[in-house]
Parts: sequence; structure tokens; C-alpha cells
Amino acid sequence: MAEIGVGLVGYKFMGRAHSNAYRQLPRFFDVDPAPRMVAIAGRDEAGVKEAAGTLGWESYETDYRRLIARDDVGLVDVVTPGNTHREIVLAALEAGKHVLCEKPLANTLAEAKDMVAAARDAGTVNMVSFNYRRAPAVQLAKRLIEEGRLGTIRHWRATYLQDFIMDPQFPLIWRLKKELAGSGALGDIGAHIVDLSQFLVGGISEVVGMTETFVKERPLEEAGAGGGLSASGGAETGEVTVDDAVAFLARFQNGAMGTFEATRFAAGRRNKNAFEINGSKGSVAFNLERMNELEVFFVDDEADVQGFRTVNVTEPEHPFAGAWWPPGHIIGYEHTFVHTMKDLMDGIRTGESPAPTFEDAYRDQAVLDAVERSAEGGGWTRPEYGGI
Ligand code: SOE
Repeated sequence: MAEIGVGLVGYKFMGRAHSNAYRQLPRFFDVDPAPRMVAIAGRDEAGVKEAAGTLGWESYETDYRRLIARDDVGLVDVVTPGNTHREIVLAALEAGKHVLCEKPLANTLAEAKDMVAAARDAGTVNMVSFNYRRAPAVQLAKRLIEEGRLGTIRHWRATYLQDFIMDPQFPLIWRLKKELAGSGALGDIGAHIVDLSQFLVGGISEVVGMTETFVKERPLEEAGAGGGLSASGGAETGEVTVDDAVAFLARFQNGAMGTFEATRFAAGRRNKNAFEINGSKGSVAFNLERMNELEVFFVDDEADVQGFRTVNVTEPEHPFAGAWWPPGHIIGYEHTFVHTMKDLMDGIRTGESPAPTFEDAYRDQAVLDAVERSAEGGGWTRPEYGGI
């Protein structure tokens, strides 16, 4: 079996999720090439050295440029904060590597445009890790829509709800700084429901939205570590420069209506990514908290038994499901990354970039950009899809 050397840039949460996926992939799927976990890169040598051992990498680098320059690395996987995506991805493409980039592709539409152009020039395989597309239940929803089982799509209704920063004492981490994260809930979790909407329903012609930052000042991270006291003796604080929550309406190019909400202040909702699609012949509903299930309703069911029913998407004929366990033995969040890597390896074999490609992710970025412009007082705003 052929192998491809993988170089992973970043080793925190997404570094762990991607490392686990590379390690598990060849144990459950026939892949050619198979990923070889050659090197992981991070600036902090102690941290990345420990991560290499814990996560199963053959070696580590403290400079991503050295990782990209290695002849034994054919695929560069970027899981760093969004402000570094462009520079790392462009360097990897310039070096002729295949590239997987975590979502969102970039912090701005202009950065995303540069990355699409570089990917076209490089001619290698590119993909963005919008992992929820490859939950089997989401893949089943896609199949039902493509088979016409829902009829004409009328409504897309999605929420992505978290609550991890509700405490005003939660420190000013990188995700709360515009210069590092680009935006808050909008680009982090809103990006997921935008991508799912474009995957399942299609392109968006215009949006109107609003954002809110509920907690505008937070303790600096150093303050949390016992340092950084202000003159008055309290913990030093810094300004939150991104949104805590976003809500927007959308009109899809195919005439469907869309409602979107993403927040980090939904008390009790740890990671609830959920959508419902209503069509002229039926509906589907997905909830990541019940990831193995798809709620379905079809208008042509017999009248006396009409109603939403729950499909347990763990049968061999369901996408990806058969590779794991017998029916009814459920899978989890981490498996969506394994499925992403499976399709990436297939794409590297065929030379075809698997969706979502950089171009797909550019269209996601255009929607995020339009929502930001609308929220800044722009009213109904059109995504600038044409920039590429
Ligand atoms: C934090 O909101 C986060 O880790 C996102 O960045 C991921 O994309 C999402 O899958 C889980 O939550």
C-alpha cells in the first residue's frame, strides 16, 4: 500500500482530532495512499515534543517552514488559528504539497481569494476540514435531497449553540481577538452551518444579519496565571473585539429561505449544531447532540402513520457507517474527521480535490463576509462569490 507523509502544523484541540483521524484511518478503511504521520510542528518545543509522543508522530519541528521543506512530507495539514492560515497554506502550495486547512479557510475574504489562486496555480489537492459534512446522518440528508425525496426545498433553519465563554471571568483567549480569529461565533461555529447550508441547500443570494458582544472586557490570560495586575490591583483586562453571537436571515439562490443563529452564550448547550430542512415533499432534522440519528418526515407516508420518525444512521448501507461497527453501535465526533481524511486520501489518489475545496470554502467565506457587512449597517447584503 502506498503511503503519503503528513506534516501537521498545530497540536492543540484540532491537532489532537486530526492526529487521531490519521492514526485510525488505515485501521478501519482501505486507503491508498495511507497517511504516514511523519511530523508535527509547533513553536513551543516542549509542547510540540510532548504532542509528537502522545499523538503518535515520528518527529516534530518548531518551525512550519522546515516541516514544509521536508521531502518526506507530501500533505500539509494546517490546524492553527485563522490569522496564520494564509501564510502557511501559501508556503505549502508553493512547495508543491497537497493541503488540508481547518475551517474557516481564512479570516477575511481577501485572504481566502489569495489561497484559492495559489491552490489553482499549485495544481495539488486542496480541502477544508468542515468535518460535519461527513457525519453519516448529514450524508444521508444529502442523499435524500439529491434523490428528490424532500421535493423543492423551502426552508433551511440552523443553530450552532455553545456556552463556553458565558463566565465574564473566562479569559481573553485568541478566539476573542479579531486580529487572531477574524471573528467570533460567526467565523468559528457560524462557518459550520453556513458550509452545511451550501452543501445541502445551495448558494446564498443575500443575507441580513446582526451580531452582539455581551461581555466586552475580559481578564487577560496572563492575569489568570497570577500575573498582570492593574494599578488598582484587579486583574488586567482586555477588550473583546469579536462577536459573541450572530443571527441572520438568508435568501438562497434556489428560492429557499434561511435562518441562522450561532452563539457562545446558549446556557446548557455545549456544542449543539442542529439544522432542519423543509421541502415540498418532506423534512429532515439533524442534531449533533444525537449525531447518529436523522429525523425524517415524508408527506406521502400513509396518513394514519404520518409523523417524524428517527432513522438510526448506523446501517451498512449508510455512508461511512459500515466501516465501523454493527448496526446500532454508534459513532462520535472524532469519526467525522476520519471520514474527512478518508475522502482526502481518495482525492490524493485520483488527483481530484474533495469537497469542500478551497473554492467551496471561499463561497462560505463570502457569506461570512456579507453577514459582517450587513451587521455593520449594510442591510440586505450579497455575498461576493465572484472574486475568484
Ligand atoms: C470551538 O467553537 C470549536 O472547537 C470549533 O472551532 C470547532 O470547529 C467545532 O467543531 C467545535 O467547537
